[in-house]
Amino acid sequence: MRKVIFRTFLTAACVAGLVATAAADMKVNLKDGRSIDVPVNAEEISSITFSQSGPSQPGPTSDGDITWNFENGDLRGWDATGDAFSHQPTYGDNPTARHRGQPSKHQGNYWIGGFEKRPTPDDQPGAVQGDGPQGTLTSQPFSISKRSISFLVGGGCDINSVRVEILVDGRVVHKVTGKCTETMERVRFNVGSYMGRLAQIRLIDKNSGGWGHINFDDVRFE
Ligand SMILES: [Ca+2]
Ligand SMILES: [Ca+2]
Repeated sequence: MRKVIFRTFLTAACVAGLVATAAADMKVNLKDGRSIDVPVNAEEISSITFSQSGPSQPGPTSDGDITWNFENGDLRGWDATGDAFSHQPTYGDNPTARHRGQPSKHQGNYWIGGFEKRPTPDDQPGAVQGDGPQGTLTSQPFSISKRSISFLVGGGCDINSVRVEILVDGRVVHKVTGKCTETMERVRFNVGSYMGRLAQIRLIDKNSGGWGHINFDDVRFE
């Protein structure tokens, strides 16, 4: 089984808290209900390293380093180039707010709406940035630990200029575009043959013409 090592350095505040409670052994509580007492001398600790067997768990929520559903209203864990994603994520069903007749069908409150420009609930409902801006939005690398990756995609339908890509070790292994409707649909890709490899998801917008944008939300690992 692949072994994932990650290291957490204690902040000064955490060290202070540990010192204050380290009169007895440190107790580690396991999911199966067992507890393990670990003898420690708090005064000798400079950092604590966790070693965890098994796959990492990049989840469908925004609890980790990368937001997969944008529900914090920001792009944490994603790197943007250009200006196509400068006002993202967008809030609410903005296409319906502008009477587009194509509901976004996003998850939660926030999503990537390449045509939209309503980054917060306080911004004008229905405001748009249009198709002009171009750019990319690329997730930080994550380890593939599930057999499939799925997400919502919508927007333009020219895969040569607007699309979502799954990269493994920097190489595109899957790509998909929308259907020239703002309404998103879930698409699913089998990545079972890449278990343990480093992946990224990348949104591409290199189109300033009609339907020159991509919609995206709610990445799930199953
Ligand atoms: Ca969302
Ligand atoms: Ca564009």
